[in-house]
Amino acid sequence: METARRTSYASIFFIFLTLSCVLDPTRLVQASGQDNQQQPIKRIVVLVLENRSFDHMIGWMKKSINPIINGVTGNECNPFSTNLTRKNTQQTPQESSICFTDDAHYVDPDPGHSFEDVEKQVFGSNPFPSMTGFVEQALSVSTNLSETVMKGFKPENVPIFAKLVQEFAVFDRWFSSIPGPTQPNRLFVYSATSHGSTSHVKKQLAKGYPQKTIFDSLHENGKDWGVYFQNIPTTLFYRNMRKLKYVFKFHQYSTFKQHAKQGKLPNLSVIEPRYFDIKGFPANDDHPSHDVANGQKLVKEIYETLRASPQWNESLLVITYDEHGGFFDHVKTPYVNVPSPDGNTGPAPSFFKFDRLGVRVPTIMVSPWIKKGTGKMQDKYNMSMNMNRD
Ligand SMILES: *[C@@H]1O[C@H](CO)[C@@H](O)[C@H](O)[C@H]1NC(C)=O
Ligand SMILES: *[C@@H]1O[C@H](CO)[C@@H](O)[C@H](O)[C@H]1NC(C)=O
Ligand SMILES: *[C@@H]1O[C@H](CO)[C@@H](O)[C@H](O)[C@H]1NC(C)=O
Ligand SMILES: *[C@@H]1O[C@H](CO)[C@@H](O)[C@H](O)[C@H]1NC(C)=O
Ligand SMILES: *[C@@H]1O[C@H](CO)[C@@H](O)[C@H](O)[C@H]1NC(C)=O
Ligand SMILES: CC(=O)N[C@H]1CO[C@H](CO)[C@@H](O)[C@@H]1O
Repeated sequence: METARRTSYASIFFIFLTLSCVLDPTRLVQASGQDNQQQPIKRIVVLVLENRSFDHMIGWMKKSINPIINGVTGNECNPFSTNLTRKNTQQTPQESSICFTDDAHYVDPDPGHSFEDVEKQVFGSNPFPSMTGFVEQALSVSTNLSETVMKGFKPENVPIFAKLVQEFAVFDRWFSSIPGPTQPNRLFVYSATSHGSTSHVKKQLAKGYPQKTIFDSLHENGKDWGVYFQNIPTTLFYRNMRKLKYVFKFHQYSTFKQHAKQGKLPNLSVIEPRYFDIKGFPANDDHPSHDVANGQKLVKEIYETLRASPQWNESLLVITYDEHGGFFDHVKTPYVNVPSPDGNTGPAPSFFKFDRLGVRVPTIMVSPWIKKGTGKMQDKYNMSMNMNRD
């Protein structure tokens, strides 16, 4: 955790570059001795969940799991109104604001996270990211929602993350790529750009986005990859992914378990969660109103599958989120020196230049080569499961 501080454009490209900052150097020395300076990780498994902020999922782990984490203390508050000229000086802060609490539960309805919503949440009425407008933006939708967005989970209510944070690496400066909704952020993950989109552009999604992806780069370089999906592979929103030559790279999720067991996982495995309910199989992508318990089950299952695989000792599991889903986060979003990926600009009226990042999202990396989290807590929460490392 102490080494895991990094701004990211949430691109999986980037992971190959950041590996060195979380891997255990003593183990790496052993490995390089054996293996001609090569780093030991030969396959990466990526799971991108939906629509939750860092503070909402992980923020409270600062208190009980690891004080180094840039999480919350409960003193993080947002005013009902960020309009300074309207501020009633008679009111105490408690009467005019909502502070962050640890009683998050099943979330319905879904908080706002369009480009415009996020702009209000991040800026409030300041000319710079102040993270003060979450309550005000939620209030413009409903009274209940303003409380919802200021809540995070107690670690025991997201027990799998609690355990992984304790044992492996959590990244507490990982921001979603653009301050906007799901699809443009998902596009960034495997191609480092949304090709100018800041919203869900149905026509373009149907046609497929034209940019080159990491899958194309891997293919060109003789590296293998696979997409393991539950109901639909959203990676098909890239036009290249529809090419005939890639048709056998798409598998049902159950095949992931087979491949892992047989030691046949490719260099990059992308696991697509279940984005919507089907009879008897609830959605497990963590998007509100979907129950986070289902997301936790999926993460546990992937972890256990990988750990039992003969390829475990060469693997890295990356669990991240596409965007923050409208939930509060206290870390100011970067807006200086953020390079545009390709010079494209967003649509009117903002003509967004892709020069500022979105809100912080949870990212956890898991591998036997990662140093154990520096947490002081000795299994305070009984996970009633065996999640040993090696
Ligand atoms: C992982 O284990 C396999 C089989 O036990 C072995 O051949 C391989 O060298 C190991 N890789 C690393 C990086 O230790
Ligand atoms: C990709 O996977 C192959 C087959 O398992 C392995 O030999 C190779 O080292 C991996 N490539 C990288 C860059 O890790
Ligand atoms: C702030 O409040 C004042 C007084 O009610 C109002 O005139 C003004 O338009 C408000 N400004 C914004 C940005 O909402
Ligand atoms: C808001 O919360 C109250 C009390 O929990 C509930 O009765 C009401 O239906 C909620 N309203 C909306 C719009 O969800
Ligand atoms: C913790 O879980 C184990 C099963 O994994 C159980 O035997 C034990 O009683 C539990 N301890 C507590 C304090 O709940
Ligand atoms: C998979 C899913 O439901 N993702 C949602 C995340 O948030 C956006 C914006 O509300 C929705 O459109 C997506 O459907």
